[in-house]
Amino acid sequence: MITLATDCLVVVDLQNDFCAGGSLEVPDGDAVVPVINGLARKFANVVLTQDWHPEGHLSFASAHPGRSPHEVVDFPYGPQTLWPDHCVQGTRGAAFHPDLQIPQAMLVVRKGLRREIDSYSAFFENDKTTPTGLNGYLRERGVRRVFVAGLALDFCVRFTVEDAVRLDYETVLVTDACRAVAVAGSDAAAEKSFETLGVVRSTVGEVSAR
Ligand code: VGL
Ligand code: ZN
Repeated sequence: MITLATDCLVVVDLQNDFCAGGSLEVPDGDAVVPVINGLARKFANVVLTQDWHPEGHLSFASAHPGRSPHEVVDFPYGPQTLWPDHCVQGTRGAAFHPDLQIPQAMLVVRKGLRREIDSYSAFFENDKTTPTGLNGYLRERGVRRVFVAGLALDFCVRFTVEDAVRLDYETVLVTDACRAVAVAGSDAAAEKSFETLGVVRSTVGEVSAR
């Protein structure tokens, strides 16, 4: 059973650039939009994340002469995958998918705003120490369990789930409301991490029964 006061749905990065025709297209990404619209109706607490980079963000391969998307480079905080330019602040690609309909969403967490640090997780930037503020927000609102859905399963959804577990939220991954981008075995790595952490998985259909 969903407990309206203490459960929260976190919808990760349902933005045009991650959907069909976008610059960082996640295969079949659009398919989760109607699924998540329906899922969100079951919740009183819904938070959206929005990848929101300045032009020339250092996660863009274009900011590194001679480098290509999907190459991994060393950043001060560790290995960082490079991406095509995507979700540039204020562009159409950064906007939410036009069919996403969650008018009751109470908070939009924007991430990846600092040029030199990428941010996959809804909770922390990729340096693992700079908080987005979401943890404080959820704690103050009395949320104890988070359901995570969206794009991409093997990057922003994965890191959000890992941090939620680490921060001691009961964490449920809504499997059929996610899609993976799958670069260099990232989907298998994500699965392994979910296994290791013992992440609870659920389908959308099963959610109201929990
Ligand atoms: C994402 C790569 C770069 C994601 C965001 O939403 O999973 N992936 N920026
Ligand atoms: Zn990004």
